[in-house]
Amino acid sequence: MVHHVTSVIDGQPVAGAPGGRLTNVDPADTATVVAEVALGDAGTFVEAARAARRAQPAWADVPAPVRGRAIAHIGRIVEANQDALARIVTAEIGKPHVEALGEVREIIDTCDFFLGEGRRLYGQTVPSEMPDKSLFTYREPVGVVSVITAGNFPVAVPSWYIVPALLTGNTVVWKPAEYAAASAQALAALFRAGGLPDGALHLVLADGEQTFAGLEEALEERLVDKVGFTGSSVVGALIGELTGRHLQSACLELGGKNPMVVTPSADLDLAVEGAVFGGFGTAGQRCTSLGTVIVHESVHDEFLRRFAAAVEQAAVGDPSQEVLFGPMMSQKFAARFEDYLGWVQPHHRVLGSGGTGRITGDNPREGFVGDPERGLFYHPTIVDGVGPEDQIFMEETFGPMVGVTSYRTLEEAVDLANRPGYGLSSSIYTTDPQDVFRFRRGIGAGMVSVNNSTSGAEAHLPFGGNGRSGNGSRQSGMWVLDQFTRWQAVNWDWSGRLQKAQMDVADL
Ligand code: UN1
Repeated sequence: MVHHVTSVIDGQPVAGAPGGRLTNVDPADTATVVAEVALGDAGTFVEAARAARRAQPAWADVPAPVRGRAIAHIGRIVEANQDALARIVTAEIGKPHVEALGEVREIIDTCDFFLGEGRRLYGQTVPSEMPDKSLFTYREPVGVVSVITAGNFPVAVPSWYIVPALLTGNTVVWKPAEYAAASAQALAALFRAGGLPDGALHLVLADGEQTFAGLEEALEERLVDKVGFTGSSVVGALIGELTGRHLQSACLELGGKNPMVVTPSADLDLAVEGAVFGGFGTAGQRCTSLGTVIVHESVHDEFLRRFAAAVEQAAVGDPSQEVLFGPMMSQKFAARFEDYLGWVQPHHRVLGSGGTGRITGDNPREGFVGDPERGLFYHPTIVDGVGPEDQIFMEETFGPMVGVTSYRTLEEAVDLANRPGYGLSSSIYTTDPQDVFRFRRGIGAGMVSVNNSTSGAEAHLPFGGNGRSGNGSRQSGMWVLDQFTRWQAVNWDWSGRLQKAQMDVADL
């Protein structure tokens, strides 16, 4: 089935394709068309922002517990449609079905968390320095939130922004990745089916250039109050600059070069499992994917032997089957990954029987499921001997490639782990509690896993990074409320006279 995707403003599909047309194919079978996408342009974005601005006051007037009920309803509707939604995700970006179902689960978990927040959204009462005076704080919606998201988690990650933004009384303009447009359209339709008013959520399909132009215009017209962005560090910096120029802020969720430290006391088989899932799950296309394993020199050879053997045995291929990973998401990501493969140096040791690069009939992989010629399938690659002088140690490669290096002291391991300057996720495998605390304190990452993989964060802990991974903002759980609300301070003097702060302070 071919999905016909358009922007949707005020519940109405936008006619025409001012930004051109796009065809999304199944990356596991590039002869199959999944979606025909009509793109909007900068004007479409601005129009959606105007519609969101118009609708916002009425949505904010809906009592928060009632907004919470809408979120509850959305969660149940997504749950009832989880298999269908996961199938669209698998067809459009090649994510294995079980992972796609897991991603849909994250939406349901997010709704479950925030439906209760509708009955909390606590403010505070604060003591005054003066008698007969009461101080309060209220959380106020920021207004219009523009959500701009990547396609590797085409439904879960957008929901991390959209659900709390709506719950707190904002309206949303969502610009998903064009290469995941059908997944986005399906999710937006489920949100609408949950009973949102038409003005609460608008969908804009547009390319990066038109989105930027539209966002700039919308910011100039003061139509956007907050941007939630998940994507590359380079684009994130541009978004941060643009919003900053207009005295608005962005919640930036960017790349990662996520390290995993394996200490001498680690359970090596457990560490190998974590490395296989973290490095090669989702074909390495998570922002939390494992970048480099930093393994103690005393266990380096044994770890590497077991890691290579486990990767060797893993099934790769058709994402509707039980595979470790499927194809790269799109031709663009495949091409970019091939560039990264070009960074492997002659002095590195590359492990893997079929070699590196694209899997084809001439370059087969044992355990491949399906027909390699039909899709964008890549060999899993392990590169041993990487270090800070190598680009593949310093940069996110966003594909099925994991670097390995060794260390002598934990200080050295922490230093290596911090070297790339990202700071999203990290992990340590050890049975020594001292290692855990020393690592946790030294690592610059927003998320630390102990004896678990770098990827796979639960949906109610703060999610986010530091350094090149973001501007320190956090998504998920109650922490995200600070992104989509602003505190209003109220002071109410019921003394019947003018009491001046700092000047009329009561003494004992
Ligand atoms: C991302 O790749 O942008 O922690 C998010 C994880 C997932 C989310 C990844 N729950 O790996």
